[in-house]
Amino acid sequence: MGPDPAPRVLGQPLVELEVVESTNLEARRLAREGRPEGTAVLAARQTGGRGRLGRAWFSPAGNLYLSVVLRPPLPPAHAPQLSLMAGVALAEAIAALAPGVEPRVKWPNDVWLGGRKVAGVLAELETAPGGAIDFVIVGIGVNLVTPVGGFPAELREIATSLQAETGQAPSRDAFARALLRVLEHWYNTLLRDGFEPVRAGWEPCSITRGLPVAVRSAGELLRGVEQGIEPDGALRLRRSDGAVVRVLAGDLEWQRG
Ligand code: BT5
Repeated sequence: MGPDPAPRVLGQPLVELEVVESTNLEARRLAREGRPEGTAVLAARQTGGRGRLGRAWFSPAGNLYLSVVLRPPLPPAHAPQLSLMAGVALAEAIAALAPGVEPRVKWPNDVWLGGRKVAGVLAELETAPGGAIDFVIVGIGVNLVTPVGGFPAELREIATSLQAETGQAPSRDAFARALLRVLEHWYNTLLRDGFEPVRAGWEPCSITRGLPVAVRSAGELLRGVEQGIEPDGALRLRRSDGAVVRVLAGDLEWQRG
């Protein structure tokens, strides 16, 4: 990341809480009150951490739970680009703070380390009465310190933390500060230059690049070889019959290792 002359906006103000149901819900509450872009909520733990589609996010003390209010001047159809942008920023922040690791992004919103999920992004959009974006809450969870044995049984095979991968983890505050900086850089890049630089940053980091994958999307199972992302953020799959299909949302699975 090069020097960024823009004034710092993300994390101004930063609301720090000991415990909260979900930083995304708290940030949404603040956004609905009219708080400005950049308002962020950082919690030490969550009692009802959320993933996509009503799933839960395991949120014990010691890890990072951060949500940022964005008010992007973008059409609502571009909202998926924000969660891909956050994934690129997250991978970059992890690489900067945990030297030696090679973070990978997994479409649409995960970051993986050493074959396991270390972080996730939950972007939630709210539109104004005319249909334009009112705000987007970008929520980020990063496992900093949880040992593999500290995850619930159903996550033990699939989750990891920076501490488990590298033997050490940055403090929550240091990670949050660095992440907000990198996130702001990528957000400004997206607004100024469009999605192309984000796409170019995302594709080489993709854990499934060139691999056969299956995507569950709106009740359908789509199979194909991952061929990167489209200019609008849709995942590009080449089916065995040669046809190229686009997927805008869904859950991606692939044969690991
Ligand atoms: C996500 O959902 O990966 C988005 C997670 C976003 C969490 C942040 S924390 C701050 C903010 N406030 C919130 O309430 N949420 C955001 P999804 O792709 O649906 O993945 C959820 C799945 O990941 C679960 O069903 C589990 O299989 C797995 N999982 C749950 N907790 C995990 C953890 N701590 N580490 C790794 N995997 C986890």
